[in-house]
Amino acid sequence: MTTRIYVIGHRNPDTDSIASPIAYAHLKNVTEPGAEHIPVRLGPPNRETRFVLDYFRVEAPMLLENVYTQVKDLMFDEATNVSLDTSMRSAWELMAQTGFKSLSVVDGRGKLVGIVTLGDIAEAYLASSGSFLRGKVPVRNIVGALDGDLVVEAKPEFRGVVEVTSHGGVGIGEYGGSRLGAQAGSGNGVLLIVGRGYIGPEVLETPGLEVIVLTQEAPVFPELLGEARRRGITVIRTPHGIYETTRRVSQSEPVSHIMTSADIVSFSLEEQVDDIKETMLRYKYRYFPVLDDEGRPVGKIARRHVIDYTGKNVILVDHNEKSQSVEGIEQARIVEIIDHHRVGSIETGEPIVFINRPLGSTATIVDELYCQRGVEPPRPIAGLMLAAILSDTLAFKSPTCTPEDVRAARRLGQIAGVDLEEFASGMFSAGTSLEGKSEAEIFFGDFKESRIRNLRVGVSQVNTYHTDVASLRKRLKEFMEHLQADRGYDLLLLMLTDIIGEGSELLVMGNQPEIVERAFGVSLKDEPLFLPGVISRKKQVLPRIIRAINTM
Ligand SMILES: [Mn+2]
Repeated sequence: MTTRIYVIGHRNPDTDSIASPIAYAHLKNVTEPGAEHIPVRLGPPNRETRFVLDYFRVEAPMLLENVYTQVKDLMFDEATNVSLDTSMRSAWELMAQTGFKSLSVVDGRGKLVGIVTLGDIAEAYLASSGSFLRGKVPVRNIVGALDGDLVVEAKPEFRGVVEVTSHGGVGIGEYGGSRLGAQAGSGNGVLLIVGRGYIGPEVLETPGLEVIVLTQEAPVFPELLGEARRRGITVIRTPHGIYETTRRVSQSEPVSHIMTSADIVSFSLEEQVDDIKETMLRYKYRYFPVLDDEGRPVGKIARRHVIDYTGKNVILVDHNEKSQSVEGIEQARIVEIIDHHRVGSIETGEPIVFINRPLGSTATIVDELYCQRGVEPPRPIAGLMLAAILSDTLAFKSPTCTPEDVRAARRLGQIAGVDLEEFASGMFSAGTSLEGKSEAEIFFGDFKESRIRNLRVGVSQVNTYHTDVASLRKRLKEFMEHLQADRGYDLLLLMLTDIIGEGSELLVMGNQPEIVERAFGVSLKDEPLFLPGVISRKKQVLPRIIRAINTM
Protein backbone atom coordinates (compact mmCIF):
# COMPACT_ATOMS: atom_id res chain seq x y z
CA MET A 1 0.00 0.00 0.00
CA THR A 2 1.59 3.31 -1.06
CA THR A 3 1.46 6.04 1.54
CA ARG A 4 -1.17 8.65 0.81
CA ILE A 5 -0.47 12.22 1.74
CA TYR A 6 -3.22 14.80 1.49
CA VAL A 7 -2.10 18.30 0.51
CA ILE A 8 -4.61 20.62 2.11
CA GLY A 9 -5.34 24.34 1.74
CA HIS A 10 -7.45 26.29 4.25
CA ARG A 11 -11.20 26.42 4.76
CA ASN A 12 -13.15 28.89 2.63
CA PRO A 13 -10.49 28.34 0.01
CA ASP A 14 -9.22 31.29 -2.00
CA THR A 15 -7.28 30.89 -5.22
CA ASP A 16 -3.95 30.38 -3.42
CA SER A 17 -5.49 27.65 -1.25
CA ILE A 18 -6.65 25.71 -4.30
CA ALA A 19 -3.70 26.42 -6.62
CA SER A 20 -0.83 25.85 -4.18
CA PRO A 21 -1.99 22.37 -3.05
CA ILE A 22 -2.36 21.32 -6.71
CA ALA A 23 1.08 22.73 -7.58
CA TYR A 24 2.83 21.37 -4.51
CA ALA A 25 1.27 17.89 -4.83
CA HIS A 26 2.46 17.79 -8.45
CA LEU A 27 6.01 18.75 -7.46
CA LYS A 28 6.08 16.18 -4.66
CA ASN A 29 4.76 13.44 -6.94
CA VAL A 30 7.51 14.22 -9.45
CA THR A 31 10.34 14.39 -6.92
CA GLU A 32 9.11 11.85 -4.34
CA PRO A 33 7.21 9.21 -6.29
CA GLY A 34 7.28 6.78 -3.35
CA ALA A 35 4.15 8.35 -1.87
CA GLU A 36 0.91 9.50 -3.46
CA HIS A 37 0.32 13.21 -2.85
CA ILE A 38 -3.32 14.14 -3.30
CA PRO A 39 -4.38 17.80 -3.48
CA VAL A 40 -7.70 18.41 -1.74
CA ARG A 41 -9.94 21.36 -0.97
CA LEU A 42 -12.02 22.09 2.12
CA GLY A 43 -14.88 23.88 0.40
CA PRO A 44 -16.26 25.03 -2.94
CA PRO A 45 -13.95 27.13 -5.12
CA ASN A 46 -15.04 30.77 -5.15
CA ARG A 47 -15.91 32.61 -8.37
CA GLU A 48 -12.42 33.90 -8.89
CA THR A 49 -10.92 30.43 -8.45
CA ARG A 50 -13.51 28.87 -10.71
CA PHE A 51 -12.57 31.40 -13.39
CA VAL A 52 -8.91 30.43 -12.96
CA LEU A 53 -9.56 26.67 -13.04
CA ASP A 54 -11.70 27.04 -16.17
CA TYR A 55 -9.15 29.32 -17.79
CA PHE A 56 -6.37 26.76 -17.47
CA ARG A 57 -8.71 23.76 -17.82
CA VAL A 58 -7.79 22.22 -14.50
CA GLU A 59 -10.27 20.25 -12.46
CA ALA A 60 -10.96 21.36 -8.92
CA PRO A 61 -9.24 19.10 -6.36
CA MET A 62 -11.34 16.58 -4.52
CA LEU A 63 -13.36 17.81 -1.55
CA LEU A 64 -12.14 16.41 1.76
CA GLU A 65 -14.76 16.29 4.53
CA ASN A 66 -12.47 15.34 7.39
CA VAL A 67 -9.28 13.51 8.27
CA TYR A 68 -10.58 11.39 11.09
CA THR A 69 -8.80 8.06 11.11
CA GLN A 70 -10.83 5.36 9.39
CA VAL A 71 -10.44 1.61 9.56
CA LYS A 72 -9.09 1.64 6.00
CA ASP A 73 -6.21 3.87 7.13
CA LEU A 74 -4.92 1.27 9.58
CA MET A 75 -2.26 -1.24 8.57
CA PHE A 76 -4.44 -4.14 9.61
CA ASP A 77 -3.59 -7.78 8.94
CA GLU A 78 -4.55 -9.63 5.80
CA ALA A 79 -7.73 -11.64 5.88
CA THR A 80 -7.51 -15.38 6.54
CA ASN A 81 -10.69 -16.70 5.02
CA VAL A 82 -11.92 -20.26 4.62
CA SER A 83 -14.98 -21.54 2.82
CA LEU A 84 -17.93 -23.19 4.52
CA ASP A 85 -16.89 -26.76 3.70
CA THR A 86 -13.22 -26.36 4.67
CA SER A 87 -12.34 -29.22 7.03
CA MET A 88 -11.46 -28.64 10.65
CA ARG A 89 -8.07 -30.10 9.87
CA SER A 90 -7.34 -27.65 7.00
CA ALA A 91 -8.55 -24.77 9.15
CA TRP A 92 -6.31 -25.90 11.96
CA GLU A 93 -3.35 -26.22 9.57
CA LEU A 94 -3.98 -22.68 8.29
CA MET A 95 -4.03 -21.42 11.87
CA ALA A 96 -0.73 -23.16 12.59
CA GLN A 97 0.78 -21.70 9.42
CA THR A 98 -0.36 -18.12 9.90
CA GLY A 99 -0.40 -17.93 13.68
CA PHE A 100 -3.98 -16.62 13.66
CA LYS A 101 -6.25 -18.42 16.06
CA SER A 102 -9.46 -17.41 14.35
CA LEU A 103 -10.56 -17.52 10.72
CA SER A 104 -13.36 -15.87 8.80
CA VAL A 105 -15.74 -18.30 7.10
CA VAL A 106 -17.14 -17.05 3.79
CA ASP A 107 -19.89 -18.22 1.48
CA GLY A 108 -19.66 -18.75 -2.28
CA ARG A 109 -19.77 -14.99 -2.92
CA GLY A 110 -17.04 -14.29 -0.41
CA LYS A 111 -19.36 -12.82 2.24
CA LEU A 112 -18.67 -13.34 5.91
CA VAL A 113 -20.98 -16.00 7.38
CA GLY A 114 -19.10 -17.14 10.47
CA ILE A 115 -15.99 -17.23 12.59
CA VAL A 116 -14.16 -20.38 13.56
CA THR A 117 -11.58 -20.33 16.33
CA LEU A 118 -8.94 -22.76 17.51
CA GLY A 119 -11.11 -23.20 20.60
CA ASP A 120 -14.09 -24.26 18.46
CA ILE A 121 -11.95 -26.85 16.70
CA ALA A 122 -10.42 -28.20 19.91
CA GLU A 123 -13.81 -28.48 21.56
CA ALA A 124 -15.41 -30.21 18.59
CA TYR A 125 -12.48 -32.57 18.28
CA LEU A 126 -12.38 -33.51 21.94
CA ALA A 127 -16.12 -34.01 22.06
CA SER A 128 -16.28 -36.04 18.84
CA SER A 129 -18.08 -39.31 19.39
CA GLY A 130 -17.21 -41.18 16.23
CA SER A 131 -20.11 -39.87 14.24
CA PHE A 132 -20.95 -37.17 11.77
CA LEU A 133 -24.46 -36.32 12.83
CA ARG A 134 -24.20 -32.52 12.84
CA GLY A 135 -24.49 -32.39 9.08
CA LYS A 136 -23.10 -33.63 5.80
CA VAL A 137 -19.36 -33.93 5.37
CA PRO A 138 -17.86 -33.54 1.87
CA VAL A 139 -16.12 -36.80 0.92
CA ARG A 140 -13.15 -34.80 -0.37
CA ASN A 141 -12.69 -33.44 3.17
CA ILE A 142 -12.35 -37.01 4.40
CA VAL A 143 -9.91 -37.85 1.60
CA GLY A 144 -7.90 -34.73 2.41
CA ALA A 145 -7.79 -35.33 6.17
CA LEU A 146 -6.55 -38.88 5.54
CA ASP A 147 -3.95 -37.89 2.87
CA GLY A 148 -5.93 -40.51 0.98
CA ASP A 149 -6.77 -41.57 -2.56
CA LEU A 150 -10.33 -41.76 -3.76
CA VAL A 151 -10.30 -45.27 -5.22
CA VAL A 152 -14.02 -45.55 -5.85
CA GLU A 153 -16.02 -42.36 -6.19
CA ALA A 154 -19.72 -42.42 -5.29
CA LYS A 155 -21.85 -39.91 -3.29
CA PRO A 156 -20.02 -36.58 -2.75
CA GLU A 157 -21.13 -36.20 0.87
CA PHE A 158 -21.48 -38.36 3.94
CA ARG A 159 -23.55 -38.15 7.09
CA GLY A 160 -23.74 -40.82 9.77
CA VAL A 161 -21.63 -42.93 12.11
CA VAL A 162 -18.04 -44.10 12.00
CA GLU A 163 -17.25 -47.78 12.63
CA VAL A 164 -13.97 -49.65 12.75
CA THR A 165 -13.38 -53.29 11.80
CA SER A 166 -10.16 -55.23 12.15
CA HIS A 167 -8.87 -58.73 12.86
CA GLY A 168 -11.58 -60.73 11.29
CA GLY A 169 -14.49 -58.43 11.70
CA VAL A 170 -14.29 -57.45 15.33
CA GLY A 171 -15.88 -54.04 15.54
CA ILE A 172 -14.09 -51.63 17.86
CA GLY A 173 -16.10 -48.57 17.12
CA GLU A 174 -18.57 -46.90 19.39
CA TYR A 175 -21.29 -49.40 18.70
CA GLY A 176 -19.21 -52.62 18.83
CA GLY A 177 -18.83 -55.35 16.22
CA SER A 178 -22.11 -57.12 16.75
CA ARG A 179 -24.02 -53.93 16.27
CA LEU A 180 -22.11 -52.88 13.18
CA GLY A 181 -24.39 -50.70 11.18
CA ALA A 182 -26.97 -50.51 13.95
CA GLN A 183 -27.28 -46.77 13.47
CA ALA A 184 -28.07 -47.15 9.84
CA GLY A 185 -31.50 -46.21 8.63
CA SER A 186 -33.02 -42.87 9.67
CA GLY A 187 -30.96 -41.29 6.88
CA ASN A 188 -27.65 -41.99 8.57
CA GLY A 189 -24.96 -43.92 6.74
CA VAL A 190 -21.99 -45.88 7.95
CA LEU A 191 -18.35 -45.05 7.31
CA LEU A 192 -16.31 -48.16 7.92
CA ILE A 193 -12.60 -47.99 8.69
CA VAL A 194 -11.01 -51.28 7.77
CA GLY A 195 -7.82 -52.55 9.43
CA ARG A 196 -5.60 -55.60 9.30
CA GLY A 197 -6.96 -59.08 8.49
CA TYR A 198 -10.54 -58.24 7.61
CA ILE A 199 -12.41 -60.96 5.84
CA GLY A 200 -13.06 -59.59 2.40
CA PRO A 201 -15.98 -58.33 0.32
CA GLU A 202 -18.56 -59.45 2.90
CA VAL A 203 -18.02 -56.12 4.69
CA LEU A 204 -20.10 -54.72 1.88
CA GLU A 205 -23.09 -56.35 3.51
CA THR A 206 -22.90 -53.90 6.45
CA PRO A 207 -26.32 -52.20 6.49
CA GLY A 208 -26.22 -48.55 5.50
CA LEU A 209 -22.61 -48.71 4.34
CA GLU A 210 -21.65 -45.66 2.30
CA VAL A 211 -17.90 -45.21 2.73
CA ILE A 212 -15.11 -47.73 3.19
CA VAL A 213 -11.70 -46.49 4.32
CA LEU A 214 -8.90 -48.96 3.68
CA THR A 215 -6.06 -48.27 6.10
CA GLN A 216 -2.38 -49.06 5.57
CA GLU A 217 -2.80 -52.60 6.95
CA ALA A 218 -5.85 -53.54 4.90
CA PRO A 219 -5.35 -55.75 1.83
CA VAL A 220 -7.23 -54.69 -1.31
CA PHE A 221 -9.27 -57.31 -3.11
CA PRO A 222 -10.08 -56.37 -6.71
CA GLU A 223 -13.53 -57.91 -6.33
CA LEU A 224 -14.18 -55.56 -3.37
CA LEU A 225 -13.59 -52.48 -5.53
CA GLY A 226 -15.71 -53.83 -8.38
CA GLU A 227 -18.57 -54.66 -6.04
CA ALA A 228 -18.32 -51.31 -4.22
CA ARG A 229 -18.51 -49.48 -7.54
CA ARG A 230 -21.57 -51.51 -8.49
CA ARG A 231 -23.31 -50.70 -5.20
CA GLY A 232 -22.36 -46.99 -5.16
CA ILE A 233 -20.11 -47.21 -2.13
CA THR A 234 -17.15 -44.84 -1.80
CA VAL A 235 -13.74 -46.42 -1.21
CA ILE A 236 -10.83 -44.39 0.13
CA ARG A 237 -7.29 -45.70 0.53
CA THR A 238 -5.10 -44.05 3.17
CA PRO A 239 -1.39 -44.54 3.96
CA HIS A 240 -2.12 -44.16 7.68
CA GLY A 241 -2.61 -46.91 10.24
CA ILE A 242 -5.92 -47.62 11.89
CA TYR A 243 -5.34 -45.45 14.95
CA GLU A 244 -4.18 -42.40 12.98
CA THR A 245 -7.02 -42.90 10.49
CA THR A 246 -9.63 -42.99 13.23
CA ARG A 247 -8.18 -39.87 14.76
CA ARG A 248 -8.07 -37.99 11.48
CA VAL A 249 -11.51 -38.89 10.21
CA SER A 250 -13.15 -36.73 12.82
CA GLN A 251 -11.04 -33.78 11.64
CA SER A 252 -12.69 -33.84 8.23
CA GLU A 253 -15.85 -32.19 9.48
CA PRO A 254 -16.48 -28.85 7.75
CA VAL A 255 -16.07 -25.67 9.76
CA SER A 256 -19.67 -24.76 8.93
CA HIS A 257 -20.73 -27.36 11.55
CA ILE A 258 -18.81 -25.75 14.38
CA MET A 259 -18.44 -22.04 13.49
CA THR A 260 -20.12 -19.17 15.31
CA SER A 261 -22.48 -17.39 12.97
CA ALA A 262 -24.67 -15.26 15.21
CA ASP A 263 -23.72 -11.77 16.46
CA ILE A 264 -20.35 -11.56 14.77
CA VAL A 265 -18.65 -8.27 15.59
CA SER A 266 -17.05 -6.83 12.46
CA PHE A 267 -16.05 -3.40 11.16
CA SER A 268 -16.37 -1.72 7.79
CA LEU A 269 -13.49 0.00 5.99
CA GLU A 270 -15.19 3.39 6.20
CA GLU A 271 -15.84 3.36 9.94
CA GLN A 272 -14.03 5.90 12.11
CA VAL A 273 -11.50 4.38 14.43
CA ASP A 274 -12.84 6.43 17.35
CA ASP A 275 -16.16 4.68 16.95
CA ILE A 276 -14.76 1.15 16.93
CA LYS A 277 -12.43 1.55 19.93
CA GLU A 278 -15.19 1.11 22.46
CA THR A 279 -16.52 -1.98 20.72
CA MET A 280 -13.04 -3.44 20.69
CA LEU A 281 -12.75 -2.94 24.42
CA ARG A 282 -16.20 -4.37 25.13
CA TYR A 283 -15.55 -7.59 23.22
CA LYS A 284 -12.26 -9.04 24.25
CA TYR A 285 -11.65 -10.77 20.94
CA ARG A 286 -8.12 -10.79 19.69
CA TYR A 287 -9.19 -10.02 16.10
CA PHE A 288 -12.18 -8.45 14.42
CA PRO A 289 -12.93 -8.98 10.73
CA VAL A 290 -12.85 -5.92 8.46
CA LEU A 291 -15.48 -6.01 5.71
CA ASP A 292 -15.63 -4.19 2.38
CA ASP A 293 -18.91 -2.60 1.30
CA GLU A 294 -20.10 -5.96 -0.08
CA GLY A 295 -19.66 -7.64 3.32
CA ARG A 296 -16.55 -9.56 2.30
CA PRO A 297 -13.74 -9.89 4.83
CA VAL A 298 -10.69 -8.05 3.50
CA GLY A 299 -8.62 -8.11 6.64
CA LYS A 300 -8.68 -8.27 10.37
CA ILE A 301 -7.94 -5.75 13.00
CA ALA A 302 -6.46 -6.05 16.47
CA ARG A 303 -6.04 -3.50 19.23
CA ARG A 304 -2.38 -3.05 18.43
CA HIS A 305 -3.26 -1.74 14.94
CA VAL A 306 -5.24 1.06 16.52
CA ILE A 307 -2.51 1.84 19.05
CA ASP A 308 0.27 1.83 16.42
CA TYR A 309 -1.47 4.15 13.99
CA THR A 310 -0.43 7.81 13.86
CA GLY A 311 -3.18 9.26 11.66
CA LYS A 312 -3.75 10.29 8.07
CA ASN A 313 -0.74 12.07 6.56
CA VAL A 314 -1.36 15.69 5.68
CA ILE A 315 0.64 18.61 4.32
CA LEU A 316 -0.87 21.94 5.30
CA VAL A 317 -0.55 24.57 2.61
CA ASP A 318 -1.42 28.27 2.90
CA HIS A 319 -2.43 27.95 6.57
CA ASN A 320 -1.13 26.60 9.83
CA GLU A 321 -3.99 27.15 12.26
CA LYS A 322 -6.26 24.38 13.45
CA SER A 323 -9.34 26.56 13.20
CA GLN A 324 -8.64 27.08 9.49
CA SER A 325 -7.82 23.47 8.75
CA VAL A 326 -9.72 20.32 8.04
CA GLU A 327 -12.05 18.70 10.55
CA GLY A 328 -10.29 15.96 12.51
CA ILE A 329 -6.85 17.55 12.07
CA GLU A 330 -6.06 16.64 15.69
CA GLN A 331 -6.06 12.97 14.65
CA ALA A 332 -3.91 13.50 11.57
CA ARG A 333 -0.17 13.37 11.22
CA ILE A 334 1.08 16.67 9.84
CA VAL A 335 4.18 15.94 7.79
CA GLU A 336 4.84 19.39 6.32
CA ILE A 337 3.58 22.95 6.44
CA ILE A 338 4.15 25.42 3.59
CA ASP A 339 2.70 28.78 4.50
CA HIS A 340 2.98 32.55 4.51
CA HIS A 341 0.74 33.42 7.48
CA ARG A 342 1.42 34.09 11.12
CA VAL A 343 2.34 31.00 13.10
CA GLY A 344 -0.73 29.84 14.97
CA SER A 345 -1.92 26.97 17.04
CA ILE A 346 -0.64 23.78 15.50
CA GLU A 347 1.61 21.39 17.39
CA THR A 348 3.28 18.31 15.94
CA GLY A 349 4.53 15.15 17.57
CA GLU A 350 7.76 15.03 15.63
CA PRO A 351 10.04 17.37 13.66
CA ILE A 352 8.57 18.33 10.30
CA VAL A 353 9.40 20.41 7.25
CA PHE A 354 7.91 23.78 8.11
CA ILE A 355 8.50 26.47 5.53
CA ASN A 356 6.93 29.74 6.53
CA ARG A 357 8.02 32.86 4.67
CA PRO A 358 6.58 36.36 4.72
CA LEU A 359 5.90 36.42 0.99
CA GLY A 360 2.78 37.57 -0.82
CA SER A 361 1.49 34.11 -1.61
CA THR A 362 2.13 30.46 -0.85
CA ALA A 363 2.38 29.90 -4.59
CA THR A 364 5.56 32.01 -4.58
CA ILE A 365 7.11 29.65 -2.02
CA VAL A 366 5.99 26.65 -4.06
CA ASP A 367 7.49 28.24 -7.16
CA GLU A 368 10.82 28.61 -5.36
CA LEU A 369 10.66 24.92 -4.41
CA TYR A 370 10.11 24.07 -8.10
CA CYS A 371 13.21 26.09 -8.99
CA GLN A 372 15.29 24.55 -6.19
CA ARG A 373 14.42 21.05 -7.35
CA GLY A 374 14.93 21.81 -11.02
CA VAL A 375 11.37 20.98 -12.04
CA GLU A 376 9.42 23.15 -14.48
CA PRO A 377 5.70 23.29 -13.74
CA PRO A 378 3.44 22.24 -16.63
CA ARG A 379 1.63 25.18 -18.26
CA PRO A 380 -1.72 24.84 -16.46
CA ILE A 381 -0.02 24.52 -13.07
CA ALA A 382 2.20 27.53 -13.81
CA GLY A 383 -1.01 29.40 -14.69
CA LEU A 384 -2.66 28.43 -11.39
CA MET A 385 0.36 29.56 -9.39
CA LEU A 386 0.47 32.85 -11.25
CA ALA A 387 -3.22 33.40 -10.52
CA ALA A 388 -2.63 32.64 -6.83
CA ILE A 389 0.13 35.26 -6.62
CA LEU A 390 -1.93 37.90 -8.41
CA SER A 391 -4.94 37.09 -6.24
CA ASP A 392 -3.12 37.17 -2.90
CA THR A 393 -1.14 40.34 -3.73
CA LEU A 394 -4.10 42.11 -5.39
CA ALA A 395 -2.01 42.29 -8.55
CA PHE A 396 1.10 43.39 -6.61
CA LYS A 397 -0.74 46.29 -4.91
CA SER A 398 -1.00 44.76 -1.45
CA PRO A 399 1.64 45.69 1.15
CA THR A 400 2.22 41.93 1.51
CA CYS A 401 3.68 41.80 -1.98
CA THR A 402 7.47 41.31 -2.20
CA PRO A 403 9.95 41.44 -5.09
CA GLU A 404 10.04 37.62 -4.96
CA ASP A 405 6.30 37.51 -5.72
CA VAL A 406 6.71 39.79 -8.73
CA ARG A 407 9.67 37.78 -10.02
CA ALA A 408 7.84 34.47 -9.60
CA ALA A 409 4.70 35.82 -11.28
CA ARG A 410 6.67 37.05 -14.31
CA ARG A 411 8.44 33.70 -14.65
CA LEU A 412 5.17 31.76 -14.33
CA GLY A 413 3.40 34.13 -16.71
CA GLN A 414 5.94 33.26 -19.36
CA ILE A 415 5.50 29.52 -18.88
CA ALA A 416 1.72 29.90 -18.89
CA GLY A 417 1.88 32.25 -21.89
CA VAL A 418 -0.52 34.87 -20.50
CA ASP A 419 -0.42 38.63 -20.23
CA LEU A 420 -0.35 39.47 -16.51
CA GLU A 421 -2.46 42.61 -16.56
CA GLU A 422 -5.07 41.31 -18.89
CA PHE A 423 -5.35 38.06 -17.00
CA ALA A 424 -5.52 39.84 -13.61
CA SER A 425 -8.32 42.14 -14.68
CA GLY A 426 -10.35 39.22 -16.09
CA MET A 427 -9.80 37.26 -12.90
CA PHE A 428 -10.75 40.10 -10.53
CA SER A 429 -13.85 40.97 -12.50
CA ALA A 430 -14.98 37.36 -12.29
CA GLY A 431 -14.09 37.21 -8.61
CA THR A 432 -15.63 40.40 -7.33
CA SER A 433 -18.92 39.98 -9.09
CA LEU A 434 -21.52 39.70 -6.37
CA GLU A 435 -24.34 39.07 -8.76
CA GLY A 436 -26.81 36.47 -7.56
CA LYS A 437 -24.88 35.80 -4.38
CA SER A 438 -26.50 35.42 -0.99
CA GLU A 439 -25.22 37.38 2.00
CA ALA A 440 -23.67 34.19 3.41
CA GLU A 441 -21.87 33.51 0.12
CA ILE A 442 -20.49 37.03 0.05
CA PHE A 443 -19.51 37.07 3.71
CA PHE A 444 -17.94 33.61 3.85
CA GLY A 445 -16.32 33.91 0.42
CA ASP A 446 -13.09 34.99 2.10
CA PHE A 447 -13.50 34.51 5.81
CA LYS A 448 -10.81 33.58 8.31
CA GLU A 449 -11.29 32.60 11.89
CA SER A 450 -8.53 32.62 14.52
CA ARG A 451 -8.12 31.98 18.21
CA ILE A 452 -6.11 34.76 19.72
CA ARG A 453 -5.47 34.28 23.43
CA ASN A 454 -8.72 32.34 23.76
CA LEU A 455 -10.69 34.99 21.94
CA ARG A 456 -12.67 33.92 18.93
CA VAL A 457 -11.92 36.32 16.12
CA GLY A 458 -13.40 36.18 12.63
CA VAL A 459 -12.47 38.50 9.77
CA SER A 460 -14.18 38.54 6.39
CA GLN A 461 -12.89 40.51 3.44
CA VAL A 462 -14.96 41.51 0.44
CA ASN A 463 -13.56 43.34 -2.55
CA THR A 464 -15.85 46.15 -3.60
CA TYR A 465 -14.58 46.64 -7.11
CA HIS A 466 -17.56 47.75 -9.26
CA THR A 467 -19.99 47.43 -6.35
CA ASP A 468 -22.65 49.62 -4.74
CA VAL A 469 -21.07 49.80 -1.30
CA ALA A 470 -24.02 51.37 0.51
CA SER A 471 -26.45 48.56 -0.31
CA LEU A 472 -23.80 45.91 0.26
CA ARG A 473 -23.05 47.39 3.70
CA LYS A 474 -26.70 47.24 4.67
CA ARG A 475 -27.16 43.63 3.55
CA LEU A 476 -24.02 42.36 5.24
CA LYS A 477 -24.60 44.27 8.46
CA GLU A 478 -27.86 42.44 9.01
CA PHE A 479 -26.25 39.16 8.11
CA MET A 480 -23.44 39.77 10.61
CA GLU A 481 -25.91 40.57 13.37
CA HIS A 482 -27.52 37.17 12.91
CA LEU A 483 -24.17 35.44 12.70
CA GLN A 484 -22.98 37.16 15.87
CA ALA A 485 -26.15 36.17 17.75
CA ASP A 486 -25.61 32.62 16.53
CA ARG A 487 -21.94 32.10 17.19
CA GLY A 488 -20.96 34.72 19.76
CA TYR A 489 -17.66 35.93 18.40
CA ASP A 490 -15.44 38.04 20.63
CA LEU A 491 -14.66 40.05 17.54
CA LEU A 492 -16.32 39.80 14.15
CA LEU A 493 -15.03 42.05 11.40
CA LEU A 494 -15.85 42.72 7.81
CA MET A 495 -13.40 44.56 5.57
CA LEU A 496 -15.04 46.13 2.53
CA THR A 497 -11.90 46.66 0.55
CA ASP A 498 -11.47 48.93 -2.40
CA ILE A 499 -9.29 46.83 -4.64
CA ILE A 500 -7.63 49.82 -6.28
CA GLY A 501 -5.84 50.31 -3.02
CA GLU A 502 -7.51 53.24 -1.35
CA GLY A 503 -8.40 51.37 1.81
CA SER A 504 -11.06 49.41 3.61
CA GLU A 505 -14.27 50.17 5.39
CA LEU A 506 -14.63 48.16 8.58
CA LEU A 507 -17.84 46.70 10.01
CA VAL A 508 -17.33 45.66 13.63
CA MET A 509 -19.31 43.30 15.87
CA GLY A 510 -18.65 40.94 18.76
CA ASN A 511 -18.52 40.82 22.52
CA GLN A 512 -15.40 42.99 22.66
CA PRO A 513 -15.65 45.45 19.76
CA GLU A 514 -13.51 47.99 21.65
CA ILE A 515 -10.46 45.94 20.61
CA VAL A 516 -10.76 47.66 17.25
CA GLU A 517 -10.64 51.11 18.84
CA ARG A 518 -7.34 50.29 20.48
CA ALA A 519 -5.97 48.48 17.43
CA PHE A 520 -6.54 51.29 14.99
CA GLY A 521 -6.88 54.35 17.20
CA VAL A 522 -10.42 55.00 15.93
CA SER A 523 -13.81 55.44 17.50
CA LEU A 524 -16.57 52.93 16.90
CA LYS A 525 -19.01 55.82 16.82
CA ASP A 526 -17.63 56.82 13.44
CA GLU A 527 -19.72 55.31 10.74
CA PRO A 528 -18.70 54.26 8.21
CA LEU A 529 -15.37 53.38 9.77
CA PHE A 530 -12.90 53.86 6.95
CA LEU A 531 -9.22 52.89 7.26
CA PRO A 532 -7.23 54.59 4.52
CA GLY A 533 -4.44 52.53 2.98
CA VAL A 534 -5.52 49.35 4.77
CA ILE A 535 -6.13 46.56 2.24
CA SER A 536 -4.38 43.53 3.72
CA ARG A 537 -6.09 41.52 6.42
CA LYS A 538 -2.96 39.57 7.08
CA LYS A 539 -0.46 42.36 7.26
CA GLN A 540 -2.47 45.38 8.33
CA VAL A 541 -5.49 44.16 10.25
CA LEU A 542 -4.70 40.93 12.09
CA PRO A 543 -1.32 42.03 13.50
CA ARG A 544 -2.87 45.13 15.06
CA ILE A 545 -5.76 43.13 16.48
CA ILE A 546 -3.33 40.63 17.95
CA ARG A 547 -1.23 43.39 19.47
CA ALA A 548 -4.31 45.05 20.92
CA ILE A 549 -5.46 41.76 22.46
CA ASN A 550 -2.03 40.93 23.81
CA THR A 551 -1.72 44.29 25.55
CA MET A 552 -5.14 44.07 27.17
MN1 LIG B 1 -2.28 32.62 0.53
